[in-house]
Amino acid sequence: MRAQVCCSSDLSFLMEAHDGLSAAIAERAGFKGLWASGLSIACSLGYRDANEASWSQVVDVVERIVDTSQLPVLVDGDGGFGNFNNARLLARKLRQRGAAGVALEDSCFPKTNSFIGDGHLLADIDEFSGRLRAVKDTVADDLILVARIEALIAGRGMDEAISRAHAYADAGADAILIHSRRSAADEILAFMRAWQNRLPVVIVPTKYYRTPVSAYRKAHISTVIWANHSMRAAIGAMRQICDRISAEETTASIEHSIATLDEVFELLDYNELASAEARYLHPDDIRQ
Ligand code: SPV
Ligand code: MG
Repeated sequence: MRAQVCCSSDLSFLMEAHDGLSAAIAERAGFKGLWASGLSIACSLGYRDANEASWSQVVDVVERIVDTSQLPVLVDGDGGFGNFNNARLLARKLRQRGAAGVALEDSCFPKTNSFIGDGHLLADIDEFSGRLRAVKDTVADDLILVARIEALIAGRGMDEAISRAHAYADAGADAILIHSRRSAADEILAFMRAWQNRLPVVIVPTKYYRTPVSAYRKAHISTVIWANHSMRAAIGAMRQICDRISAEETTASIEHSIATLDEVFELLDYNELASAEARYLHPDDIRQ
Protein backbone atom coordinates (compact mmCIF):
# COMPACT_ATOMS: atom_id res chain seq x y z
CA MET A 1 0.00 0.00 0.00
CA ARG A 2 1.47 3.37 -1.03
CA ALA A 3 1.29 6.43 1.20
CA GLN A 4 -1.23 9.22 0.60
CA VAL A 5 -0.10 11.58 -2.12
CA CYS A 6 -1.22 14.78 -0.51
CA CYS A 7 -3.10 16.79 1.81
CA SER A 8 -1.75 16.22 5.29
CA SER A 9 -1.71 19.21 7.62
CA ASP A 10 2.11 19.15 7.76
CA LEU A 11 3.65 20.77 4.70
CA SER A 12 4.75 18.11 2.21
CA PHE A 13 6.50 18.23 -1.15
CA LEU A 14 5.86 16.55 -4.47
CA MET A 15 8.67 16.32 -7.01
CA GLU A 16 8.00 16.35 -10.71
CA ALA A 17 8.53 13.16 -12.70
CA HIS A 18 8.01 12.76 -16.42
CA ASP A 19 9.23 9.20 -16.96
CA GLY A 20 10.46 6.19 -15.01
CA LEU A 21 13.99 7.52 -14.71
CA SER A 22 13.03 10.89 -13.23
CA ALA A 23 10.70 9.04 -10.82
CA ALA A 24 13.55 6.78 -9.65
CA ILE A 25 15.86 9.76 -9.17
CA ALA A 26 13.26 11.72 -7.16
CA GLU A 27 12.69 8.71 -4.93
CA ARG A 28 16.44 8.36 -4.29
CA ALA A 29 16.52 12.04 -3.31
CA GLY A 30 14.07 11.28 -0.50
CA PHE A 31 10.84 12.75 -1.86
CA LYS A 32 7.71 11.12 -0.46
CA GLY A 33 5.48 11.72 -3.46
CA LEU A 34 5.58 12.58 -7.16
CA TRP A 35 3.83 15.02 -9.48
CA ALA A 36 3.33 13.58 -12.96
CA SER A 37 3.62 16.95 -14.68
CA GLY A 38 1.68 17.57 -17.88
CA LEU A 39 4.23 20.12 -19.06
CA SER A 40 7.19 17.86 -18.37
CA ILE A 41 5.59 14.72 -19.81
CA ALA A 42 4.60 16.61 -22.95
CA CYS A 43 8.09 18.08 -23.24
CA SER A 44 9.82 14.73 -22.84
CA LEU A 45 7.60 13.33 -25.61
CA GLY A 46 8.39 16.30 -27.87
CA TYR A 47 4.92 17.80 -27.54
CA ARG A 48 3.73 21.20 -26.41
CA ASP A 49 1.73 21.59 -23.21
CA ALA A 50 -1.47 22.18 -25.18
CA ASN A 51 -3.12 18.77 -24.96
CA GLU A 52 -1.05 17.62 -27.93
CA ALA A 53 -0.26 14.39 -26.07
CA SER A 54 -3.39 12.25 -25.88
CA TRP A 55 -4.86 11.08 -22.56
CA SER A 56 -3.74 7.53 -23.35
CA GLN A 57 -0.15 8.66 -23.95
CA VAL A 58 -0.19 10.42 -20.59
CA VAL A 59 -1.66 7.35 -18.89
CA ASP A 60 1.09 5.18 -20.38
CA VAL A 61 3.79 7.49 -19.03
CA VAL A 62 2.09 7.52 -15.62
CA GLU A 63 2.27 3.73 -15.59
CA ARG A 64 6.05 3.90 -16.06
CA ILE A 65 6.32 6.48 -13.26
CA VAL A 66 4.19 4.34 -10.93
CA ASP A 67 6.10 1.16 -11.74
CA THR A 68 9.53 2.71 -11.28
CA SER A 69 9.08 3.97 -7.75
CA GLN A 70 7.22 3.05 -4.59
CA LEU A 71 5.94 6.60 -4.22
CA PRO A 72 2.36 7.83 -4.53
CA VAL A 73 1.80 9.80 -7.74
CA LEU A 74 -0.46 12.83 -8.19
CA VAL A 75 -1.19 13.14 -11.90
CA ASP A 76 -1.68 16.42 -13.70
CA GLY A 77 -4.86 15.59 -15.60
CA ASP A 78 -5.10 19.05 -17.23
CA GLY A 79 -8.81 19.78 -17.71
CA GLY A 80 -9.68 16.10 -18.04
CA PHE A 81 -9.31 16.08 -21.85
CA GLY A 82 -12.87 17.21 -22.56
CA ASN A 83 -16.13 17.16 -20.65
CA PHE A 84 -17.24 15.18 -17.58
CA ASN A 85 -17.18 11.95 -19.57
CA ASN A 86 -13.56 12.30 -20.72
CA ALA A 87 -12.56 13.34 -17.20
CA ARG A 88 -14.11 10.30 -15.54
CA LEU A 89 -12.61 7.98 -18.17
CA LEU A 90 -9.19 9.50 -17.49
CA ALA A 91 -9.66 9.07 -13.75
CA ARG A 92 -10.71 5.44 -14.13
CA LYS A 93 -7.66 4.68 -16.28
CA LEU A 94 -5.33 6.46 -13.87
CA ARG A 95 -6.71 4.41 -11.01
CA GLN A 96 -6.16 1.23 -13.01
CA ARG A 97 -2.54 2.21 -13.61
CA GLY A 98 -1.89 2.84 -9.93
CA ALA A 99 -2.00 6.65 -9.62
CA ALA A 100 -2.80 7.97 -6.16
CA GLY A 101 -4.54 11.15 -7.26
CA VAL A 102 -5.47 13.41 -10.13
CA ALA A 103 -5.50 17.19 -10.38
CA LEU A 104 -8.09 18.66 -12.74
CA GLU A 105 -7.92 22.33 -13.74
CA ASP A 106 -10.84 24.55 -14.71
CA SER A 107 -9.49 25.25 -18.18
CA CYS A 108 -11.06 24.60 -21.58
CA PHE A 109 -9.86 21.96 -24.04
CA PRO A 110 -7.30 22.32 -25.51
CA LYS A 111 -5.55 23.87 -22.52
CA THR A 112 -2.85 26.54 -22.61
CA ASN A 113 0.08 26.37 -20.22
CA SER A 114 -0.51 28.77 -17.34
CA PHE A 115 2.67 30.72 -18.10
CA ILE A 116 1.93 31.41 -21.76
CA GLY A 117 0.06 34.52 -22.95
CA ASP A 118 -2.87 36.25 -21.32
CA GLY A 119 -5.87 34.71 -22.99
CA HIS A 120 -6.66 31.85 -20.64
CA LEU A 121 -10.26 30.75 -20.96
CA LEU A 122 -11.94 29.41 -17.83
CA ALA A 123 -14.52 26.67 -17.83
CA ASP A 124 -17.99 27.53 -16.60
CA ILE A 125 -18.13 26.86 -12.84
CA ASP A 126 -21.12 24.51 -13.02
CA GLU A 127 -19.77 22.61 -16.01
CA PHE A 128 -16.39 22.10 -14.31
CA SER A 129 -18.11 21.12 -11.06
CA GLY A 130 -19.87 18.43 -13.11
CA ARG A 131 -16.46 17.12 -14.22
CA LEU A 132 -15.40 16.92 -10.57
CA ARG A 133 -18.63 15.20 -9.50
CA ALA A 134 -18.34 12.68 -12.32
CA VAL A 135 -14.76 11.83 -11.30
CA LYS A 136 -15.71 11.50 -7.64
CA ASP A 137 -18.69 9.28 -8.49
CA THR A 138 -16.44 7.09 -10.65
CA VAL A 139 -13.35 6.61 -8.50
CA ALA A 140 -14.85 7.40 -5.09
CA ASP A 141 -12.13 7.27 -2.44
CA ASP A 142 -9.58 5.34 -4.54
CA LEU A 143 -8.12 8.47 -6.11
CA ILE A 144 -7.49 11.82 -4.42
CA LEU A 145 -9.18 14.57 -6.44
CA VAL A 146 -7.47 17.95 -6.51
CA ALA A 147 -9.44 20.81 -8.09
CA ARG A 148 -7.12 23.37 -9.64
CA ILE A 149 -8.22 26.96 -9.98
CA GLU A 150 -6.89 29.04 -12.86
CA ALA A 151 -8.83 32.21 -12.01
CA LEU A 152 -5.73 34.14 -10.87
CA ILE A 153 -3.84 32.99 -13.98
CA ALA A 154 -6.73 34.27 -16.12
CA GLY A 155 -6.71 37.63 -14.29
CA ARG A 156 -10.20 37.12 -12.88
CA GLY A 157 -9.34 38.15 -9.34
CA MET A 158 -9.49 36.80 -5.82
CA ASP A 159 -13.28 36.84 -5.37
CA GLU A 160 -13.67 34.61 -8.42
CA ALA A 161 -10.90 32.30 -7.18
CA ILE A 162 -12.56 31.93 -3.78
CA SER A 163 -16.04 31.35 -5.15
CA ARG A 164 -14.68 28.70 -7.50
CA ALA A 165 -12.86 27.05 -4.61
CA HIS A 166 -16.11 26.82 -2.63
CA ALA A 167 -18.00 25.44 -5.63
CA TYR A 168 -15.34 22.79 -6.21
CA ALA A 169 -15.32 21.83 -2.54
CA ASP A 170 -19.11 21.44 -2.74
CA ALA A 171 -18.61 19.24 -5.82
CA GLY A 172 -16.49 16.82 -3.80
CA ALA A 173 -12.86 17.86 -4.36
CA ASP A 174 -10.45 16.59 -1.69
CA ALA A 175 -8.10 19.55 -2.05
CA ILE A 176 -7.71 22.84 -3.92
CA LEU A 177 -4.71 23.76 -6.05
CA ILE A 178 -4.46 27.53 -6.36
CA HIS A 179 -2.13 28.61 -9.14
CA SER A 180 -0.39 31.97 -9.54
CA ARG A 181 2.14 33.27 -12.02
CA ARG A 182 3.33 36.24 -10.04
CA SER A 183 6.94 36.43 -8.94
CA ALA A 184 5.92 36.87 -5.29
CA ALA A 185 3.54 34.71 -3.25
CA ASP A 186 1.23 37.61 -2.31
CA GLU A 187 -1.79 36.26 -4.22
CA ILE A 188 -1.34 32.80 -2.73
CA LEU A 189 -1.10 34.12 0.82
CA ALA A 190 -4.15 36.34 0.26
CA PHE A 191 -6.04 33.30 -1.01
CA MET A 192 -5.07 31.38 2.13
CA ARG A 193 -6.37 34.14 4.37
CA ALA A 194 -9.72 34.24 2.56
CA TRP A 195 -10.06 30.46 2.20
CA GLN A 196 -9.73 29.68 5.91
CA ASN A 197 -8.58 26.15 5.18
CA ARG A 198 -11.94 24.66 4.25
CA LEU A 199 -9.94 22.07 2.27
CA PRO A 200 -6.18 21.47 2.09
CA VAL A 201 -4.37 23.70 -0.40
CA VAL A 202 -1.70 22.71 -2.92
CA ILE A 203 0.59 25.28 -4.58
CA VAL A 204 3.10 25.35 -7.44
CA PRO A 205 5.77 27.96 -6.70
CA THR A 206 7.42 27.90 -10.11
CA LYS A 207 7.43 31.69 -10.52
CA TYR A 208 7.46 32.78 -6.86
CA TYR A 209 10.41 30.53 -6.06
CA ARG A 210 12.11 33.11 -3.84
CA THR A 211 9.49 32.79 -1.10
CA PRO A 212 10.87 30.62 1.73
CA VAL A 213 8.81 27.53 2.52
CA SER A 214 8.47 28.75 6.11
CA ALA A 215 5.88 31.22 4.72
CA TYR A 216 3.85 28.29 3.40
CA ARG A 217 4.00 26.48 6.74
CA LYS A 218 2.84 29.61 8.48
CA ALA A 219 -0.04 29.97 6.02
CA HIS A 220 -1.06 26.31 6.59
CA ILE A 221 -0.48 25.27 3.00
CA SER A 222 -0.60 21.50 2.71
CA THR A 223 1.51 20.62 -0.32
CA VAL A 224 4.17 22.24 -2.49
CA ILE A 225 4.79 20.92 -6.00
CA TRP A 226 8.22 21.37 -7.60
CA ALA A 227 6.57 21.07 -10.98
CA ASN A 228 9.16 20.97 -13.73
CA HIS A 229 12.64 21.11 -12.31
CA SER A 230 13.96 17.69 -13.30
CA MET A 231 12.81 18.26 -16.86
CA ARG A 232 14.47 21.69 -16.97
CA ALA A 233 17.63 20.32 -15.37
CA ALA A 234 17.74 17.57 -18.00
CA ILE A 235 17.42 20.13 -20.80
CA GLY A 236 20.34 22.11 -19.43
CA ALA A 237 22.54 19.07 -18.90
CA MET A 238 21.74 17.44 -22.25
CA ARG A 239 22.30 20.69 -24.14
CA GLN A 240 25.68 21.21 -22.53
CA ILE A 241 26.86 17.67 -23.22
CA CYS A 242 25.57 17.62 -26.81
CA ASP A 243 27.24 20.97 -27.56
CA ARG A 244 30.54 19.77 -26.11
CA ILE A 245 30.57 16.42 -27.93
CA SER A 246 29.53 18.10 -31.18
CA ALA A 247 32.29 20.70 -30.90
CA GLU A 248 35.07 18.42 -29.59
CA GLU A 249 34.27 15.22 -31.52
CA THR A 250 35.25 13.21 -28.46
CA THR A 251 33.64 12.31 -25.15
CA ALA A 252 36.97 12.29 -23.27
CA SER A 253 36.51 15.67 -21.61
CA ILE A 254 32.91 15.14 -20.47
CA GLU A 255 33.11 11.54 -19.27
CA HIS A 256 33.76 12.57 -15.66
CA SER A 257 30.76 14.90 -15.58
CA ILE A 258 28.02 12.46 -16.58
CA ALA A 259 26.46 9.51 -14.76
CA THR A 260 28.51 6.33 -14.83
CA LEU A 261 27.01 3.21 -16.34
CA ASP A 262 27.12 1.66 -12.86
CA GLU A 263 24.85 4.48 -11.67
CA VAL A 264 22.46 3.70 -14.52
CA PHE A 265 22.40 0.01 -13.58
CA GLU A 266 21.91 0.83 -9.91
CA LEU A 267 19.00 3.23 -10.53
CA LEU A 268 17.02 0.62 -12.42
CA ASP A 269 18.04 -2.20 -10.06
CA TYR A 270 19.91 -4.49 -12.44
CA ASN A 271 21.02 -6.49 -9.37
CA GLU A 272 17.45 -7.67 -8.92
CA LEU A 273 17.46 -9.02 -12.48
CA ALA A 274 20.73 -10.86 -11.88
CA SER A 275 19.38 -12.56 -8.76
CA ALA A 276 16.10 -13.39 -10.53
CA GLU A 277 18.11 -14.99 -13.36
CA ALA A 278 20.00 -17.05 -10.83
CA ARG A 279 16.72 -18.17 -9.31
CA TYR A 280 14.65 -18.83 -12.41
CA LEU A 281 17.08 -19.42 -15.29
CA HIS A 282 19.73 -21.39 -13.43
CA PRO A 283 18.04 -22.82 -10.31
CA ASP A 284 20.35 -25.83 -10.31
CA ASP A 285 23.37 -23.59 -9.72
CA ILE A 286 21.72 -22.28 -6.55
CA ARG A 287 20.76 -25.72 -5.22
CA GLN A 288 24.24 -27.15 -5.61
C1 SPV B 1 2.57 21.11 -14.91
O1 SPV B 1 3.57 20.78 -14.29
O2 SPV B 1 2.26 20.67 -16.02
C2 SPV B 1 1.67 22.11 -14.34
C3 SPV B 1 2.19 23.12 -13.49
O3 SPV B 1 0.50 22.11 -14.67
S1 SPV B 1 2.48 24.52 -14.44
O4 SPV B 1 3.20 24.16 -15.63
O5 SPV B 1 3.21 25.37 -13.52
O6 SPV B 1 1.21 25.12 -14.78
MG1 MG C 1 0.12 21.05 -16.34
